[in-house]
Amino acid sequence: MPGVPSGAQLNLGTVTRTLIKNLAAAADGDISVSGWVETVRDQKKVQFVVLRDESGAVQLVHPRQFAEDGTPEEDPIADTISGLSQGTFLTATGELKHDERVKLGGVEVKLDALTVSSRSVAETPIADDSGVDKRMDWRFLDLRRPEANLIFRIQTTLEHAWRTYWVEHDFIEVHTPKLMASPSESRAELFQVPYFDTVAYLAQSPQHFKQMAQAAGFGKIFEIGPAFRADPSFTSRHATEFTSIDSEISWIDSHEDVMKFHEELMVAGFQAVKDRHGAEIEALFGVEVTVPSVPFPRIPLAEAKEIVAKRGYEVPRADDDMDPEGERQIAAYVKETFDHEFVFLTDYAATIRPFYHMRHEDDQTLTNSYDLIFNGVEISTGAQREHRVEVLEAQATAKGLDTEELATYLDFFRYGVPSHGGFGMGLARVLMLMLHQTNIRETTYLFRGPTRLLP
Ligand code: AMO
Repeated sequence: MPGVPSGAQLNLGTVTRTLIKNLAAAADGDISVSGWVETVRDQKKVQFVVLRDESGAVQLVHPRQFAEDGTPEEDPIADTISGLSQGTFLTATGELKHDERVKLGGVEVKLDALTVSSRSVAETPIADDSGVDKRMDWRFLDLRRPEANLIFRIQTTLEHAWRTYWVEHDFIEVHTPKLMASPSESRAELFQVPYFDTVAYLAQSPQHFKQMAQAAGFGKIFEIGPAFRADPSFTSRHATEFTSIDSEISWIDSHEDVMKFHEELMVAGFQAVKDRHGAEIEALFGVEVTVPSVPFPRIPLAEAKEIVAKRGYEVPRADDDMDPEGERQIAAYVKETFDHEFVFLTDYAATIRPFYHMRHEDDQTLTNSYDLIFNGVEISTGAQREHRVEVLEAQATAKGLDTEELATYLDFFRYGVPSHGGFGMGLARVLMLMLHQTNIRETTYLFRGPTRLLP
């Protein structure tokens, strides 16, 4: 990340704490590390503690003290170690020693003192092989796994890279309200909340307000924020609350311009993740991050269905949409044919797209829209928007929507607005597919689903 030195020391508290990942590069001598106990090996002559912090793990050693006749001497450090439970947070000071024979990082700390910050209950409620739901119940413990920690460091890098891209290209960041008077996408999957003497809806996306920014003359905007969907299904890729990456740009000719910008943004994000975490991702997940080449393949939906049918899979949906197996099949085709992990499926039928998508000039049945598929799963929807208010109103009415309820949104288009388009993208889905995880729960800090409001 530009301007942020990796592992820069932040001196807080009275003891100068060294991050464990920096021990290998530190000189032998006095050192202090803080973290939680991962394992204790309480042997007769010597005790070992593996201590982990947010950056790595290190072995602490303590040779027990004996008198010349072999009887154990008073040894408060040994007593403390013998009573340590896994998960206890502590600060250890001692002497750092480089030793190639130490498997864990080639260093160890010979203890001078241990200060327990807070002890853990001895029985840990989850184990490495606990199921995902059980782990989600104890998410704060589950997040101590190095893989989980890495996921959220990758997320930080990804968002930072995207923000950098946006800022360098003159985008304005907006924070749109999540309490709304009208549904932002449709009446399906809509959360209602009591709101004084009326009802409010939780934003399903920032759609209305990112388009408002176009009428406000902001030109190019982005938002990273929560979106809510009252989706009762239990799939590996749906949540009732998720972080949505949204962007909207003025003065486009078609959805092609949105896709061009979208793929550049993806490249910037993936490049940053590969540069900063590529080696760790390979070590912990066995995944090599590929920075995608541009342009990403683009396939009109109708053609994609033909390709998938030729591969022997008939998409069963009557509504002209692609189903998850169809997405997997087209992704497999794209990987085999273009060696690419991404594909834009374009030109979706108007019947299955929202009223605000612009239709093809020469074919009203199709929209200037796309879905972005990554490793076989949809991560984003984008489109050119209909900005001509009469057409927009007609399209809303044709979809059976109440234009009274949409009055405020429609007003955005009555006082002049440039052509525009944009996309919404699920952050956790991008991470899930980048890291070959099988469930969005793994890449969401705290998952929310139909039966999960805790922790
Ligand atoms: P759409 O409804 O396709 O489009 O959502 C955009 C992207 O958001 C993510 N997503 C979800 N992630 C987790 N759980 C869910 N329940 C969920 N629902 C959606 C997906 C999806 O591709 N306003 C339009 C976008 C636009 O045109 O700008 C919209 O919301 O990754």
